[in-house]
Amino acid sequence: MLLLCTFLTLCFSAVHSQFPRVCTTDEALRDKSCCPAWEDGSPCGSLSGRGICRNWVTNVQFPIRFAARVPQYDDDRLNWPRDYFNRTCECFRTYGGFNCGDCRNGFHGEECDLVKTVVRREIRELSLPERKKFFSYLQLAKTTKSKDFVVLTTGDRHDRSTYRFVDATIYNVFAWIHYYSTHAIMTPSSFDLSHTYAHRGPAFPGWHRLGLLFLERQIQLLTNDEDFALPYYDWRGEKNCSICTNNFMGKNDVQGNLDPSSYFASWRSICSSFHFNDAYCPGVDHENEMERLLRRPGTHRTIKTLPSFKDVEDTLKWSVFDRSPYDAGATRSFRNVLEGFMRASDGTTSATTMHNQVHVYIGGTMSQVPISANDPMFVLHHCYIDKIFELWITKYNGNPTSYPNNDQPGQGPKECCTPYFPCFWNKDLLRKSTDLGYKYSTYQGS
Ligand code: KOJ
Ligand code: ZN
Repeated sequence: MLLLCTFLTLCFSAVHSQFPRVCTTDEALRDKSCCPAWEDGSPCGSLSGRGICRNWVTNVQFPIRFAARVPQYDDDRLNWPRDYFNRTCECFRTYGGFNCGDCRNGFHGEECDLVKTVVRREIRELSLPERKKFFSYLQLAKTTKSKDFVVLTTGDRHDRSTYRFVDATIYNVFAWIHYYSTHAIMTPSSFDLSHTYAHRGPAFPGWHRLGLLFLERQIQLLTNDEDFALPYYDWRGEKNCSICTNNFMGKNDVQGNLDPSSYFASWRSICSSFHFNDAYCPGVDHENEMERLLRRPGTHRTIKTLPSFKDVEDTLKWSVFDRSPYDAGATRSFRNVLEGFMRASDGTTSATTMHNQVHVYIGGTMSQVPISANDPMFVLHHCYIDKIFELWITKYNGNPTSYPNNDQPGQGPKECCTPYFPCFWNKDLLRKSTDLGYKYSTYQGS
């Protein structure tokens, strides 16, 4: 019974992400310990029974995978979060967060005893005041420094003395998380661009689910609005991007620049120098010099349409969550069709479909993997991808046991989803969204 409780409390913790500011002091990094004191002064609120400081090294066998198989890998994100911390908080019952000071997803209140389920709606289902509120919340998240989190930037990734933790705004922490998980995997002499921690494998849907939960929770805390839910963009069968207007996400000129009077015209991408494989997010301190968002919907040379109603229906016909080799070449795999590497109708023909098709169709910032999350279109698009994931879970009674063993770095069922904090096992994201405190409206199309 005790074991089961330990397991449940670990896997349902509220999502917080790297790196908790209080865990990036010289002392915390030297001790590899991230067990901050809660209000009662005790680490992880242990005196109040909220959680305990847990020693990963003695309690958990880290999976033997990638780095062990291919010993030349020297990447700080492998075996997450072991390169940084081997002591972290484990929160009991409905408590959550890096210091057990928050509640796990789906609970709120001082004592985390109030249940809640927020409803994510299609952006066109929101009333005008609701939509304006959403845009003002995003603007606030884009401009408010995160008090709880900092992001990692480096000079030379091979030289740990060049690693620095710096301030970022709440939205930029979100964009950084995606950047960090998709950056090339490092060896002492080269970079492996064929693997990422967030894509091309079974972790893809759950990884993005956690990212959205992170942003949603941060906005709830920032605005004191516990009912806030991210909206989605149901793009099925759209002749063009109908929300790419100034009333919604903004229109663009032929160069891809957003219209000056649209909501996100002033936004700049962080980590836009993504092509420097040997550094993390150089220039993060100089956001004012970074490029603005770019969008060119419908102008790609070959991808001229958004996925159809039938594409989504066909995607949901694949009953097996994922299949060997668990990468972009997997056939008859729901995950790989949803991610968009195989045609939905046959599951075996390589093509740019579904999730990938929408990224490429929107173009500009959205079509460049490491920086795509800088465009809030990413949020609306991934919420709809998550809704399709949820429809699959409901249809096939998907649960953590549907998540396969596999060899993709960081994507094993019992590996921590990189770089979230505290640890969420990849397989534990494959469960009903109501277990995580949210659900989707039943929008049938415009
Ligand atoms: C951006 C992404 C992604 C895929 C593409 C296109 O973030 O996952 O662009 O392939
Ligand atoms: Zn992604």
